[in-house]
Amino acid sequence: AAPTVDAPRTLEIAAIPADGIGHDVVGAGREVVDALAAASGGRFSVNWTEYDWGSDYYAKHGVMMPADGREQVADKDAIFFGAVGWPTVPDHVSLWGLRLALCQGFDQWANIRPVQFLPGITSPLRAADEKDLDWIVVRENSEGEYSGFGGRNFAGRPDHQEFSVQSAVFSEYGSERIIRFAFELAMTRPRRKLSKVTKSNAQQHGMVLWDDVFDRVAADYPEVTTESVLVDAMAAKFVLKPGDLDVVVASNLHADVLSDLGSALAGSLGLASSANLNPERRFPSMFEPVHGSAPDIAGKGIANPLGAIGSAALMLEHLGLPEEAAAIHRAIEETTRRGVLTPDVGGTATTADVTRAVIDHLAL
Ligand code: GGG
Repeated sequence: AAPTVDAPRTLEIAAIPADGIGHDVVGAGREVVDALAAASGGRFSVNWTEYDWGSDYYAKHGVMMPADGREQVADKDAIFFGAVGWPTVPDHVSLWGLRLALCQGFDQWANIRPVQFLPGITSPLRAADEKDLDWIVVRENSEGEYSGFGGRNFAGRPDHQEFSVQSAVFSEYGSERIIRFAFELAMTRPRRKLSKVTKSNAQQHGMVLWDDVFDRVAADYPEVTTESVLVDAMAAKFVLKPGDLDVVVASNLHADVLSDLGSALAGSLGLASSANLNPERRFPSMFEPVHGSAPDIAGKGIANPLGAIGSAALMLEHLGLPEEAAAIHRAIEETTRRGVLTPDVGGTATTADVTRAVIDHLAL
């Protein structure tokens, strides 16, 4: 549980916009948090430190962040991140050099990706399912298919016999902690339902261990209704039986894909928020929109800031400010209900218009 803030407190936050629209949306999130701090009657304030790490930094220094980058932000209360990826840097270099270096280096093993269906936003699922939808995808964020083990051999052989190995690591420890986290989360929600995503019919080592751990942990939570769904069937279920879902726990790769599908089904990837948590609080956690850097719209002022603003709310909740987080969520709903929407969700508003509307609807 997050500690409750009793005394006025200054939050020390590292802001890392990184690439492309990361700059627009981190700026938007900061404006909303600053407006909330100003309205909080001194309950909290924020001291932002901005870092220029990312693909531009790479162009100058040959690395995405300095060698002591993690040390520079290790004592912050949280990291507010934008997006990584730019056409001038190979995607695996930018991702591993910054976002994954922070997530894995700070053992942010639980990636929480709520999928919220907001009023005023047309969703491909709304006509198909009358019920209010509210899913949370819980992503294993430290190992699995993104553990980074592997290599390439015979590079450049003229007979094209090069090969590569990319190993997925599923440890009992890593699987148990994320599965237990997902059960605990399911216990806090009215439906108490947890869907486990697997592919153990084909991946007969790692995913069978994942399934075994799930079954063992499930015995500790008899109040939670569970199901086990193959990842391909789960993709279909997201579309065809959306009312069946509540909390979904999946491996690093599976949850990465499914959470993008979920947010697209909610209307746009631009709406999706996320928290990369180090639940033990030994290291800072990191909050970021799910979307990438979107080079096609970078600098045009039309990026949807709601994913980042929602991530700022998750950050405040994590830092012991649940009322402030709820105020942001309500302001987001009021903004979309009134039709202040960026082009990705069918509107004509700019990033600045949406940010202003959220700030105007903040009420503590
Ligand atoms: N703000 C999220 C972001 O920048 N994502 C870029 C990306 O490619 N992420 C891959 C991943 O989530 O593992």
